[in-house]
Amino acid sequence: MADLLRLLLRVAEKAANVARVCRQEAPLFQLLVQEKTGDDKNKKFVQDFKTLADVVIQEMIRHDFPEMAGFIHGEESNKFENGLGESVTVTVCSTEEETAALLATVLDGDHTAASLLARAIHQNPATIDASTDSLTVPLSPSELGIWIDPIDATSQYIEGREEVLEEGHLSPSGLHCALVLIGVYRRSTGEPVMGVINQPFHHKDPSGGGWRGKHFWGVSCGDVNVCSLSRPKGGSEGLSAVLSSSEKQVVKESLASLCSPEKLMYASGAGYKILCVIQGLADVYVLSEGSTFKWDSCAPHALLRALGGGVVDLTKSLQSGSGAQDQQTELTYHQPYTECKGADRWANHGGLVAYRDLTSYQPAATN
Ligand code: 2IP
Ligand code: CA
Ligand code: CA
Repeated sequence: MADLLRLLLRVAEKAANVARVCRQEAPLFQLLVQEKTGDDKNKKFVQDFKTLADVVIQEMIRHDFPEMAGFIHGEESNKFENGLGESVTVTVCSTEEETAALLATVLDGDHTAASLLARAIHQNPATIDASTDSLTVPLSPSELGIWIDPIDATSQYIEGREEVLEEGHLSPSGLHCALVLIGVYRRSTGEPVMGVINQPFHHKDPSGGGWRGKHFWGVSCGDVNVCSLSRPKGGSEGLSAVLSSSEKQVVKESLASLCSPEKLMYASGAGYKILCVIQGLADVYVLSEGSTFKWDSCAPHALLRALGGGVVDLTKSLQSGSGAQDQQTELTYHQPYTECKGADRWANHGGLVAYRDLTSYQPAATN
């Protein structure tokens, strides 16, 4: 299982490289930002780029862990169609040149773009986290499934505003909100057991070498609860919450009555908001609508569990009203809503509350 974690850290770093290369290399950047103009060709490039990052991750996991084939799900559908309406199945080939040739057919013969992407895919990533070496987890790949969001907060990724992050401070929007999310769940119960989050645009290299990323991971399985981040120290008075700026007015108002004004914050990206809770920048993330999906929450949920927190279904927990930690309301990842179609089968329909600590999720329980 430590092998699986190391692989996930590596493939997340590859996806992050693909994300960075699309912004750093002029021929790709042109294709990416022109998306804003609504040009169909460029809209298609953004779709292709996301699909590609997803395919790369899926393929590499499948290659190393064949027992997981059939249980590796991504946000994107793996079907590419090029400008001529031809359907192309993209695989990661054994050489960079072959991959480039295949990608060129997807990218309507744009060899420059294809070569740049192929290089990012075949380059060996830097991330090897030595702290995972001694980890043993009593799970085998045949018991597990995977959810991938190759890039969360796409709108922030495309807009590309650069922010200088301040330690211990929540920055509401910008490139740093874009995250690669890979979560692992147990097939039998749907509980999240492992998660990797890669933040491709964490800071700029001071010597001008471009963007540098940061990664986070967590494992939560039985007695094993390990996270690359330590449990943030509590201590600050009063509840703090992070919401989507598009949250319903009535929810904003009811939280405003629980949090002092400076502790009610807004941020982009479902993954980034849960990461804020993981990092202790907010106590809770509340979302009243079913606008997130299994691939958004699985990875960060595993990290929260490793720290003693969790993510519950908001509607269910309001219905149950139970004071104690109730496993029935925690989000699970193995069962689709069969009455829905397409992506909606995997939506977190009841909304959610991500919390690090039960006392903040249920302030009443502290009395
Ligand atoms: C989106 C993205 C959005 C988020 C939405 C996710 O994923 O994280 O930012 O909305 O819920 O599904 P908000 O920022 O209002 O929380 P993607 O970018 O992968 O489509
Ligand atoms: Ca996405
Ligand atoms: Ca997403």
